[in-house]
Amino acid sequence: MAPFKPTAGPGPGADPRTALILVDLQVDFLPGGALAVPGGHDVVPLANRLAAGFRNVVLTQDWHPQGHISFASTHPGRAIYDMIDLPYGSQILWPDHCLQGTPGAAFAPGLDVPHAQLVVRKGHHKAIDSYSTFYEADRTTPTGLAGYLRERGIDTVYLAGLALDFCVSWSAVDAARHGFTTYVIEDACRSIDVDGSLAAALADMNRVAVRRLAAADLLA
Ligand code: VGL
Ligand code: ZN
Repeated sequence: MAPFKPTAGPGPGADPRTALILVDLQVDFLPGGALAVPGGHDVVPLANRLAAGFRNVVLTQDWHPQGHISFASTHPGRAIYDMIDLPYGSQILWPDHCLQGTPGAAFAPGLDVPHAQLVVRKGHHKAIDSYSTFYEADRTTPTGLAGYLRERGIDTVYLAGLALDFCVSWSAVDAARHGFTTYVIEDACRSIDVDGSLAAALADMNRVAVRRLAAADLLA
């Protein structure tokens, strides 16, 4: 096997205890997709460049069954972006998106990370949403990612992707809470920003000491 050669020099990604987690870089979150994140396509080339400098890369995929609890279409009389109360707390209602096995759930065209080692699919339980790639929205059902990272001796994670104010920030907060040293690469993310969600996400990440940096800090 060819030796690992980080393209960005011996940066933090070369450390075997570090992983890059690229969140939900999927067709439905790009402009034109079912739940488009403004500018979502801009982060794909940056994600590729960042990933080239990481020995360990994990990809996540939002992966919902039909009739998922987070879809407005599942709740007659409700509209997209309405909030509803569910047994695990309040839930924003979304357009149908990232249906399992559909083109909208596929990875973004141009995403080029052949050395990614794990794909975590989340949101596959019909009655529970899952923004975080560590814990589902009931805050108790694990995805298994924390165990995977620990078993591999990884203690530091860098996150980028879509959307900063939902799946990236919830994942970052859970990673920090679980004792991982956690960085969010801010300019390699884009936000949905509905009802103050971005400000809330930044506050949540600050509270648990998620560190924020720019892609240039890693690519320089
Ligand atoms: C996401 C809303 C619903 C995300 C996923 O990837 O941020 N947002 N499902
Ligand atoms: Zn979703």
